[in-house]
Order: sequence, then structure tokens, then C-alpha cells
Amino acid sequence: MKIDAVTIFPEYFAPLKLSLLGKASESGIVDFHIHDLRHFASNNHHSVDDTPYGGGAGMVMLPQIWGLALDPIMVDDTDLIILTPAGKRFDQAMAAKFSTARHLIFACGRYEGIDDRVRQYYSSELFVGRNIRVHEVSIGDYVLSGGEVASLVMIEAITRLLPGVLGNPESLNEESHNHDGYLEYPNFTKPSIWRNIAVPEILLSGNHAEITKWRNEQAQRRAEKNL
Ligand code: JF5
Repeated sequence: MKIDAVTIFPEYFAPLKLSLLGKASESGIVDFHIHDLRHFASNNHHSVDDTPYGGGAGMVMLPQIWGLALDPIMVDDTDLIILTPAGKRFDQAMAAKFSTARHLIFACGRYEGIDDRVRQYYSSELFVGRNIRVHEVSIGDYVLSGGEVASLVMIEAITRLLPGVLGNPESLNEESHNHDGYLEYPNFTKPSIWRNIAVPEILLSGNHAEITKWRNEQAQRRAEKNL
């Protein structure tokens, strides 16, 4: 999978070199390219934004600059992801869907966001015919200062699903352990008593049928929020 990100702060993407993502990149499973939007700014001040038509607070990112940045990387069969608090909520199902994509582009807005004509332009029939899809995505109901951290969240959730990235792929798919991608029962390890708190007896019993039953009950309680 190829992943491009366009940003005025390329340094935000330094963590892509670390841990699981770093290894996935070194092994060629994923190919990251981070682009500095400011390189496409042409005036003396290298401006990437201007005041909003219709008035109001803040600044809006210039469509011409985004067009120059996106045109050369917008190949056939691409999913362009625009991060915005107003987008469709990112969840595990969306991560699974994007993990089957060939090419993702993350457009990281700052200020009040990107001129909406960028979304409109790359959503047009011409691009639909080239298998280019545009998605406005939110990682949650809060406002960040830019799309960079939201992109990192999505990149981590998506790339860990790629074949060969996780050491133990069984932990991804085991139905009884998997509820939207995370464990919902409480976990314990050594020592069996820590600061006078004991691990539940059942987990030390070796009775795997009873352990599975107990874990399912715990997961159920947590799902019902009467923890
Ligand atoms: C952003 C305008 C983009 O704040 C976010 C965000 C919140 N949830 N998901 C994404 O993105 C940055 C802020 C303002 C455009």
C-alpha cells in the first residue's frame, strides 16, 4: 500500500519511522511519502491560506496550492481522505475497508480547513471514472489544530491490519476475542497478587471453557456499561 500525506508540518509524521509502522515501512509492506504543502506556495510569503469569502473568523486554505500538491500524486485507484471534524466518524470497520486500498492520500488541513472546491473537484465524474474516491473523515467529536494527528491515528489503525504487519495475525480475527478490533474483557499478568489485589481465581484454574465463559460475561457487562 502507498500512503501519501500532504501537510504544512511534515515533522508531525516522524513517528512513522518507529515501532510497527517503521518495520512495515522498512519491509516494503507500506510506502510512506510525506509532502510539504508549503513547497507549492508561490507568493513571497509562501502563503497557503487567505480570508474566507462571506466573512467570519480564521483563514481558509487556498485551493490552487492544494491542486498543485495533489495533481501529481492523484493516480488511478486512489482514496483521498480529507480530515475534518465534520466528516464521517472513523471506526474499526472503516479502518478494515481502507486497509484493502492500494493508495491513500491524507490531506491535512489547518486553520478553518481547506476551500471546499478541492473536495468538489476531486469528487467530479472525471475522477470517479479513474477510481478516485474522496472521503471527509473525523476521528472524533473534538477540534484539533490540524489534520496531522488525526491522520496518524488512521494510519496506525489501518496499517496494522495489512498482512505481515502484526506478529500474531490470529489476535486480529479470533471471533471470541474480537469486538470491533479490541479486547473487551479485563486482562491480568504476573504477579497473581499486586498491592493486595488478586487476579480473579478463575483465570488461574486452567479450565479454559470456564475462562472463556467468564471473559464473555465480563465483555458483556462492559458492553452494557454497568462495569
Ligand atoms: C482540522 C479544519 C481540519 O480537527 C480535526 C479533526 C477532529 N476530528 N477529526 C479530525 O481535524 C483538523 C481542523 C479544522 C480542518
